[in-house]
Amino acid sequence: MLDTAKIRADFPILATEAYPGVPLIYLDNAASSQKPTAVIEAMDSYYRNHHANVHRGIHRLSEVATNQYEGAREKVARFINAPDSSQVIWLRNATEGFNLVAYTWGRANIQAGDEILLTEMEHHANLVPWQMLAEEKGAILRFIPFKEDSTLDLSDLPNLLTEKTKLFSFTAMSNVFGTVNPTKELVKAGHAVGAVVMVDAAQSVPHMPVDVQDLDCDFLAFSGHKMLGPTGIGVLYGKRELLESMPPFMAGGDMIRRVGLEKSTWNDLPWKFEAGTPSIVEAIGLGAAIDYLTELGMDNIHAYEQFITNYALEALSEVPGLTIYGPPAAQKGGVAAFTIKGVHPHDIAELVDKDGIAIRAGHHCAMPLHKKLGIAATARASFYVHTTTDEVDKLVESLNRVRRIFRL
Ligand code: 7TS
Repeated sequence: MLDTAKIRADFPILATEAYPGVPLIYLDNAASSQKPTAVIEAMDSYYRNHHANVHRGIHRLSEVATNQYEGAREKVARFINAPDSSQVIWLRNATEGFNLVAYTWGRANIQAGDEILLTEMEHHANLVPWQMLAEEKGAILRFIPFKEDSTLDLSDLPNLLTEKTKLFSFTAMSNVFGTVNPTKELVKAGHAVGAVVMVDAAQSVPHMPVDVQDLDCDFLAFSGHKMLGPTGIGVLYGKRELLESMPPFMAGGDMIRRVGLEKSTWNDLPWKFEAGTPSIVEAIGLGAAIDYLTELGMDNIHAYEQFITNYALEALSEVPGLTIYGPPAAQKGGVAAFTIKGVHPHDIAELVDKDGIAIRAGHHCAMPLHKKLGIAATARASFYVHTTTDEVDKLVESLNRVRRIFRL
């Protein structure tokens, strides 16, 4: 079990108040996580002592900055067990990962009539880039539906995933249901028909051990800000042959080998995909976040989140009129999306906020999922390493207050 009291002391923001006399209870970790002192200090120290542009200068500061920046890439590679750090491409966020693959691999490989397979529970980041690609190329989008229990309906998979499928991209964990999908099996099924398989790991890498070699996925994307790191840094992992075969995404400095007035050649991996001055301090901050998560242990984090999610699902189910969306705790990550009959989710979020509780309300960038459920929005509480049972109890108390206000 994680020592939440000790962990909480590492997060300065958790000691603050949402309103005077009202302590902050932060339950919006799926949208973005808070930052421990170790991350804040790594970034502060870098700016105070070491900043220079990377890969350019031969002066000492530039060398130190480059070592820290590339050292963070090594940490990411070890964290997801990438065969080599040159397969870890720095981007701004997970969203950029899908766009990069859609623009480069997609535009070079997808043709009219080809099929792209997604699921009905995708975040817009893993939907809209493929819609744009399909429209441009005349390709066809297909979707694995989800069942009433919020897990994927794989019964029709042999008809959905065929030789026509050139790309199969799906989330390892739904940001609304919390459903943890059978990623390894799905990658294998994709490869069996010759498809390239991409995994949306925005909600899995922060919360459970992820091993890209074990999964055998072709591409995998995630964001630093959901895993205790800063905003402005994300990662695309890719298999070497694929990354090497792809044209660059953005063009400019750093991504070139030689530039002539008429023509240029490209740098080696990973820099071929990293045009311009990168997010240096953000990469270093993410490296510090990975150190912090590794120290806690990703297995321990996953086990703790299952405990707290199970506790939350039981506690929430006691609130009259409350419906929880998603599978049981054993099949899901630390997310609880819910509605209360007779109260709009935005009203729920606004009222619990007065008790200092930060939750999200809306479609959570998964409009098609909500449309299928026949609702416009849900309220969502999402947990992390510092969430306590006491905080969950306070959420339940606050929701009962909401019911009283609405005279339910
Ligand atoms: N994929 C999933 C599964 C996500 O949950 C998110 C962000 C993204 C991709 C995109 O991440 P970004 O860092 O590039 O924006 N999800 C959420 C959320 O659930 N609430 O706010 C952002």
